[in-house]
Amino acid sequence: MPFDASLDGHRIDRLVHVSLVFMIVLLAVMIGWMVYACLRHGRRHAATCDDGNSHRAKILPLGIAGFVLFIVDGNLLMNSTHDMEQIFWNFPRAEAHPEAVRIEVNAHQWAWDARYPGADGKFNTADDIVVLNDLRVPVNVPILFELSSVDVIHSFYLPSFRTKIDVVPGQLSKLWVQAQKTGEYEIGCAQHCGVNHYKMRGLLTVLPHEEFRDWAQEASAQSARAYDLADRTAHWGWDWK
Ligand SMILES: [Cu+2]
Repeated sequence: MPFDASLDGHRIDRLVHVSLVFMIVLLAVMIGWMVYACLRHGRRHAATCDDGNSHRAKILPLGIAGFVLFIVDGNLLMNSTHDMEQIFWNFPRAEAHPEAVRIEVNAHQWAWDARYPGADGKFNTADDIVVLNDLRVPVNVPILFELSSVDVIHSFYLPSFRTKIDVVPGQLSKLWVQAQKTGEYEIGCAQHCGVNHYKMRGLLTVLPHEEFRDWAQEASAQSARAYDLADRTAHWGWDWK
């Protein structure tokens, strides 16, 4: 898997790794069982016929399957439910951070438009930072996304943050992440969204705080210079929900 730059991506990796260990154990048990059967049932061992209708022939496989389901899938269910409730869908905790960064993303065939509120903290004003496929965020603070689409279903995918969310026309999707390593990380689209789907790539650059602040000031000033109140297509943002 790609490098994990996020605070909570290790939770996903842990579940993948634990499931992998379970699968290796199950594979070893099954191979051992087959080897045992091959060695035990030779010429000197008389074969017996079992039509599979006995009580034991039903209870044993059901019991084993139930046990495997309970341990392997139960572990996934318990841990993923906990992680979602406490971390990945815990938006109030992310929003409570005083420096949390809010970004609106508008997906379209085949690019990501993104809008930051600028210094006034309000969307759809002249100081908004508006970028295309080139998002920058500060390290070690929560980054909150609200996402929508103008045409088809896309999926905002951050492999180095172990997260993705479908972006659906006519509705808002929410996502939050926190980077703990600076660097450049890929944004992908994880829903096949048309002939140029493969080109729908963006870059999420995680910067130290001062660098992000300088970039935001410069980008906001540039956006303000290009701001045109009469250009309705440029004002695609919405009030933060
Ligand atoms: Cu797409």
